[in-house]
Amino acid sequence: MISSLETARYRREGFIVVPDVLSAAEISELRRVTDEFVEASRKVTTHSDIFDLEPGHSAERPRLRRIKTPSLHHPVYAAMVRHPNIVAVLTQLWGPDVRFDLSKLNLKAAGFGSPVEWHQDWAFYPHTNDDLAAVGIMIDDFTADNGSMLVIPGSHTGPIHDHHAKGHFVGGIDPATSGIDFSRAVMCTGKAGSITVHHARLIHGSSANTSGKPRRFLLQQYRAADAWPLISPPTDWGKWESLLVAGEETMQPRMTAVPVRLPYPAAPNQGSIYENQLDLQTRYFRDAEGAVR
Ligand SMILES: O=C(O)CCC(=O)C(=O)O
Repeated sequence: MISSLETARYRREGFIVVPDVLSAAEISELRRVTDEFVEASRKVTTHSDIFDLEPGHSAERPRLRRIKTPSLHHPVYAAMVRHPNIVAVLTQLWGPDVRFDLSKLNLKAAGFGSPVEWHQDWAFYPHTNDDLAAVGIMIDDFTADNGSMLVIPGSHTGPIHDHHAKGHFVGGIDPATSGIDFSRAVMCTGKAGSITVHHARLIHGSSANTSGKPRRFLLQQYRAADAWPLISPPTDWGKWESLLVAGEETMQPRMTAVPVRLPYPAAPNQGSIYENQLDLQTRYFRDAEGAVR
């Protein structure tokens, strides 16, 4: 599915964008089902186990920010977890044994859509080795103005930055004090049906959607089967094994010299990264009205 050049690029830069991974029919199904969830969100007024809502959400103007763990809520999303093209990319990067973690669908409605402040996924879930990545399925075309994901190339080999403020985890990096050169950021654009693959240690974030078109991003987290979670290890062995999407189970986690910071004390605002980041002291991205809140 990807060339050895792409594999080398992933290792060097910590991310790749792969075009034409999903067919037009699959994208159309994902859009249809996602529209159904947006419709269903009209009935809720607060965040739930499934819906994370934008500020200003209402029955008349539903503003859904995230569908939580979509693979547990609809077979069309569940099928994406084991999509053969996606699994092929991951086995090319890591070898035969790959385990799914969880998925989330971030929606940025036209002219709206909350930014996601800079962070490293690894700060949320360190493991014994860092063969971990998120695959992002572009359900819409990702363009320069609709809040496409920004990444700092090569940052997956650097330090794990502080994701704390006010004495607790906030799931975001303070742009004022981090020393990161954000002018190096690269935007992951592409046609619907493309995927991004970004390393769990890669610094990334995204701005609001200021365009007239939606941006819907189905993110699926994976890890090499021998990466053992340092946070929330499995309590149900059968469930753990059922997350394998390729290869064999192992009783021997692979330990490597990875930098770790623990996400404790836990963020007081739970439920999603948007909620966690509410306590971030300084923000980098402007919202759709142009304000840095
Ligand atoms: O939706 C995006 O642009 C990025 C989201 C992200 O990094 C996350 O949800 O962890």
